Amino acid sequence: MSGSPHEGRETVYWQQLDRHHHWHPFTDTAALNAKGARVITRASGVYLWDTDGNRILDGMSGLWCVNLGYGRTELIEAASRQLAELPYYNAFFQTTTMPAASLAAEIAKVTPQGLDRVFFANSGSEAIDTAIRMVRTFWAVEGKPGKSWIIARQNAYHGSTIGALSVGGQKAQRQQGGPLVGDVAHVPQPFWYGEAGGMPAEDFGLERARAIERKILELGPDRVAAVFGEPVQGAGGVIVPPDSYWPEVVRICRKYDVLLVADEVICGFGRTGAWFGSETFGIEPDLMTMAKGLSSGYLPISAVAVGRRVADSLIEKAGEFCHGFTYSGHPVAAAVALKAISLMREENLVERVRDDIGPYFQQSLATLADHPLVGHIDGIGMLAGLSLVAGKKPDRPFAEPDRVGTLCRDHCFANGLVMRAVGGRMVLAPPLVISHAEVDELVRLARLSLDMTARDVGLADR
Ligand code: PXG
Repeated sequence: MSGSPHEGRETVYWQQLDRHHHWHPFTDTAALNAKGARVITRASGVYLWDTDGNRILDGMSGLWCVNLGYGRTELIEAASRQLAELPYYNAFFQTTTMPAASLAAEIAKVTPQGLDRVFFANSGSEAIDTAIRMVRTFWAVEGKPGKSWIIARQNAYHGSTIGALSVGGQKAQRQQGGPLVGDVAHVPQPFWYGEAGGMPAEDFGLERARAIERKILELGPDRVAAVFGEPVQGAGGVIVPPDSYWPEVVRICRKYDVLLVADEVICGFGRTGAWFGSETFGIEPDLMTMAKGLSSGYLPISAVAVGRRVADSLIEKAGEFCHGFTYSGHPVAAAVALKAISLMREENLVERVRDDIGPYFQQSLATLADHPLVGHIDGIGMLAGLSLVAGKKPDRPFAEPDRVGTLCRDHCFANGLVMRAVGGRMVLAPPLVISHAEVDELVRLARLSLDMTARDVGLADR
């Protein structure tokens, strides 16, 4: 960019600044500093560029969020108009703003029937913390303060604030910075390929749903506030549950009068081929958390959509709900989110994922199933996870899945593709606007990187 203070600086300059001062999230900083971070400078459509001029196909939509792709002038203009008009005002002082009120109404329209009260926050983690406080406060005002336990799944990722971390079920994270929030229990996830041991998928789905029922009975239904779960566990490795799972979880929650919170941070806004993953999987949530795709990642904003039972009770009986954030309903973020939703409508993106690019993406990825490293591919809409295996028929996992996943991820990056590794699973979540030709390129680069990984681990000739 001409006249920019960045002009003429070499990659190493930025890496040096970063190394000395920038502490990266979810990163082994010592290891990163030893090699230096890749410096991303600009992006357009589904592509990123770095300071060395490399073009990279973003198979992860940033971090599962840039659903509309990069460089959307409509979003940029919505932000800039709102910045000029009213860059900030809060919703605490008996005041509101037009973007916040409009966005709340718009979210009420696109979410399933009944979820028509919307509380704003800035990140998925804050939305989860908000939902924790809401469900526990709901039971307290209903005269059942003992209903405080939350049940979630092992390997679930719900965020990094202490509340969200406590509901999450990933071991390595839970080991840092405790003690965690109490009264949270975890049950096994519905990961058919990895954990069913040959049980048919439908039976396994029911069995894993009934693990929730067993936990409710063990704790006592009068002590359980809510079940929290993502329709498809994203950061856990794209764990697509069998069709039988969620309807059975819904039945169980209703039977024992336990609230159901759908964490739609990744699955929301078209990712699974419906506005929300809850619709794809037959979930009838009492509350829904959302973030990421809400603003297509252009600005930080999240929300909790709350159904009538919980909202009416809290609003009518709890008095002041002592919770909120300086930037709850930030007008600029809300203006961008409003525009993102209207673009999704204008471009029929939900239908596109359901009927066109989603099936094309899944069929194209399925061509990788013959690769010696690829065990099983799970996917729905624009979400996919593939397991890397050391041998096939029967499939054998690697003894060091993380090492092989990292090798594959690094080959992808070097070849111009962002494909993430979650242990021994490779995950993809490209922008919903990706073209057929770009999907072809993604699959070609993935195969090339898998071939290089296979060579590294001595599987090339199989
Ligand atoms: N719920 C879900 C389902 C998420 O995926 C959060 C909550 C928390 O959102 P915030 O905005 O607080 O980050 C998330 C976030 C990864 C990765 O490595 C995934 C997330 C965040 C960071 C890394 O896949 N998801």
